[in-house]
Amino acid sequence: MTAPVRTARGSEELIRAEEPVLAHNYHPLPVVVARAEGAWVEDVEGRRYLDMLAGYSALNFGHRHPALVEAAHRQLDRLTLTSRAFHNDRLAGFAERLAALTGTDMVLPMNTGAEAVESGIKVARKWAYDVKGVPADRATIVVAADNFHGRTTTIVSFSTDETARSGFGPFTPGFRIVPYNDLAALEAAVDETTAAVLIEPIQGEAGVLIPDDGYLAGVRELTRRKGCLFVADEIQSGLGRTGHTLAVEHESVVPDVVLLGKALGGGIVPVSAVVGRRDVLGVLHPGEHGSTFGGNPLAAAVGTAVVELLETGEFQRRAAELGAVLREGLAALVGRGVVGFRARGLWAGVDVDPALGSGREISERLMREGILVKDTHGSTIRLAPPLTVTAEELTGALGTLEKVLTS
Ligand code: IF1
Repeated sequence: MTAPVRTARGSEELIRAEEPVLAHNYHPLPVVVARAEGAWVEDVEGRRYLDMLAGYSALNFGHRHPALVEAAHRQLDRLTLTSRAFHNDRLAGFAERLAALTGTDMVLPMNTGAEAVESGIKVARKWAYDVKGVPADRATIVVAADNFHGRTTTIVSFSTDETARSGFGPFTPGFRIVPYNDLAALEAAVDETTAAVLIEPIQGEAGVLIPDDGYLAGVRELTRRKGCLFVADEIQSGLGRTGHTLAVEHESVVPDVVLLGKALGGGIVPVSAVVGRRDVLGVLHPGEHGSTFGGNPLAAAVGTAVVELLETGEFQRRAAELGAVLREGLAALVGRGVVGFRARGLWAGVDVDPALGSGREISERLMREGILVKDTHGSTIRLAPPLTVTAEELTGALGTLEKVLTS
């Protein structure tokens, strides 16, 4: 008896098939993506959508950027993994190019953003004990309320989002939480036990919250004066998103340590890194930290190709120039369904009038019009297209947003 010909399952059938077998830690929009290129994705039935989420800024160079896919293909045919028990011929180049791009001395290659955050926390604590002289196990790290730095138990230990935190205790001690964008509160929280201040230059998940001009410079001055590290989490804000290589450049601020991820892997492989001064990252000695995949040759090859794209300045320029189109388009919608927005580069948090629906409902309406976005909290949606988006595509997306909000 010949096996029944299995017709390819459609979107609805695939969504149904996930339910019994896939953990329910997400509530995705009802769209099943099957292929993508540039700023466009296509679902199983062939419907096309403009991707205005870009993997939460992991797809800054669009889906399957040719130079990145080529680098991955070339490396796949040579070598993909050695572990760090041995050297590989891609890692030195990646570290050199990434350090040069970010103006730092040293690179600690990891894989996911959370691993970069965890590694940054460990390096800051070890620097506090070995260099600053904080008594053993007494180091504190100051973070901002409404932060998002990932999902590990240590990271959710200092989250102020009950949904991210509750049910996962007991929690890691040694963190102090102060309001974001409040230098006085930060001043009061930093003392002789403080290893670092860890903040996002712009708070992404909180709704693209942009601090007052001067806040980042104030954090830099305060941490330098008090002798602790300024650790900037640029995992979402970095690598071109805000019109700069790093978002902190908006205030010409140089942190001691920068955390990178998401777009560093070009939307192809997970690549993250902790980059910073040698006197900070130099506190790590053989055997004290590691990762099976950190710095693997495939990641290093793709990461190097990503750095090469950023060295041209083209994506930073596009984000800055098209950011003006985005901001003007959103400003025109204030009072017409939009009650407020924050935008820098090609990144915006848009507060929709709750009377028009929740962020989720607006996202679903936009999806039916061929635009993919994701809500953050309440009625705020986040816009973060690939930096390869064209002005026409962006203007079209804003027109669709206007249609959804005013119809
Ligand atoms: C998801 C949003 C959430 C991050 C910053 C570290 C990480 C992230 C500033 C951890 C990750 C992702 C996680 C992703 C959705 C997205 C996200 F803020 F971008 F919208 F969740 F809040 N620092 N942010 O934004 O990096 O370990 O995920 O590689 O679905 O959880 P990761």
